[in-house]
Order: sequence, then structure tokens, then C-alpha cells
Amino acid sequence: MLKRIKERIEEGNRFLITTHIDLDGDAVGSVFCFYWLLKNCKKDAFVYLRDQVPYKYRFLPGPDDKRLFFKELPLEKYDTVFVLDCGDLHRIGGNYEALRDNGFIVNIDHHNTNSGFGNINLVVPDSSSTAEIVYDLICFLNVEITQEMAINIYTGVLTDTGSFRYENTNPKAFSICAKMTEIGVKPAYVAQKVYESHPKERFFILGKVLNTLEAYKNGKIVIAHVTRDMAEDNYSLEEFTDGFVEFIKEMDGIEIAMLIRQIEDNKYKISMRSKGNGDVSEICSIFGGGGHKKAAGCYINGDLNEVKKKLLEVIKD
Ligand SMILES: [Mn+2]
Repeated sequence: MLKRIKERIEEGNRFLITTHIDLDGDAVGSVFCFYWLLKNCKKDAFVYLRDQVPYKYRFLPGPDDKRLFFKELPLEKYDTVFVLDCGDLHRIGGNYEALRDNGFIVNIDHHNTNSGFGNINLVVPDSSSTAEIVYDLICFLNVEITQEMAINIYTGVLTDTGSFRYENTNPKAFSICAKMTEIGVKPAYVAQKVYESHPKERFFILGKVLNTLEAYKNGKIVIAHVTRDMAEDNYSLEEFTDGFVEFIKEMDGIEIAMLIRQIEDNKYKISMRSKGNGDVSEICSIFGGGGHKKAAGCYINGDLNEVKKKLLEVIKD
């Protein structure tokens, strides 16, 4: 598979790189690293992101504005389109249907639910992150890892393993990050950017959200909610509340943490995290959502009380 991807890179000249909506550190890091990889191979590379880069990842070096497209996919031809960290084509968002006309698709990912939508599929579920797979590819290509590539790889591995706390943390995650620090990445600098650069609004919202905590089943299940009136600027509510559900999960004795987030007047997005043996993707799938055993999500329509009632009915079982 690596050999076939190597041929696509060697034989092509114009490339597009993209990833999923709701950008995370692995998505941004992998895509930007891939951009530098192709650029250093003297190729013409472009990046498409449906969403703006979240504030905590804006320090990552990427392409300049002329090579970075947002919102809508450019309807142009490329020799190869690299789709990174994306379990399914629709997760690219925007006018993703147009992608098949853009060119040959190479799918590089680590989600075990990956649908294999590419013409070439390099899917490695045992990898901690897509950044890890990109690192392997760079080694296979025998390309020198630059500072720009190193900080993107490091951030991808760091964030997708939850700072080496999640079950996908493997020996390779540590060894890759050790190598990136040898190249020049400063862990304290990255940690400060990713974890300690939140806007103050986030903390005002957090205070309100913590006041909504409700415990069920002897504290095994804890639910909190965020409504749009909790923020002055509800457009950024999603970005400002990112990570709250993980924070709630830190409470001792919790098996499932849930954050109910208002999206529209009568539409809520539920994020669930499991710390015990419970499979939250099973609960979310009842509502048409999905994800992983320990981290999943879904959307439920109705007012807040109705949404809670629907969730509690399912949890009872
Ligand atoms: Mn990932």
C-alpha cells in the first residue's frame, strides 16, 4: 500500500489534501504535515477544510491563503486527492459529493469503522493517530522531516491520544513524539498552545455548565447541558465547549459522562464518554449517531426536558 501511494506521489504533480469536519488536532496536524511533505517533494499541493481551524491549532504551520480552501471544495482536477483521518466521505462535509470528480482518492486513516471509500485505502486501526501513519509514510518515502512536519506530527499524536491517556496510546506514539522533540519540537510550547490558550469566555460558560450537573445511578451517569443563551456569541459555543465532556469524565466513580449541547431551538447534540465497560456508541446508535466505544455522539430533537427524558429512558435499560 505504501508503495502504491509512493507511486501516486512520484507520478503526479497536482494534489489536494482534505479531512473531516469538526477539526481536531490529528486532522489539522496530519493535513498540514502532508502539505509540507508534498511541498518538499517539489509538488503542487492544496488543502481543503470545510471548517475554520480551531483557535488552539492556529499555531500549526500550514499552507498560505492561496493554497488553502474553506467551505466549498474547489471543482478542479488533481492527480490525487488525499483524504486523511476521515472514516467516511460524507464526514468531509460541504460539497463532498464533488470529490469523486476531483481525482483519484487515497484514503489514509486509523478509524476501525472506515468505509474504504478510496481508490487506495491505507487504514491502520492499530495506529494511535493518522499522524502516526503519515509519519510511517514519510519514513517509507525517505523524506527528511522538517520542523514544520515535526510539530504537526507531534500535535496529531499528542491530541489524539489525549496526551497519552487514552487506550490508543501505544509505544510508537511515545517514540514518534520523542523523535519529534529531537528534531526540535518543544513539548511545553505545544502544550501551552493546545491546552492553555483558551479565551476567557470558555471559563464563564464552564461555570454555567457545571451548575447544570445532574447525577444518576449513584453517580455512575452524569449529565450536563449547554444552551445557546449561556454564551453571548452562540456561533462559537461549539468551539468554546470543546473538551467539557472529557472534563466531567474526570469525576471519580463516573461510568458515562454526557454533555447535551443546544444546536438549534429544538435540536441538541449529545456527546458521550465512557470510562467503564459501557459502550456509548451503542447508546448513540439508538438515536442514529455513532462513534467509538469510549467516545460517541448523536443528535436528538425536542426541547431540553424531552431530550433528557429520551436519554434517561435508554439508560435505564
Ligand atoms: Mn485521528
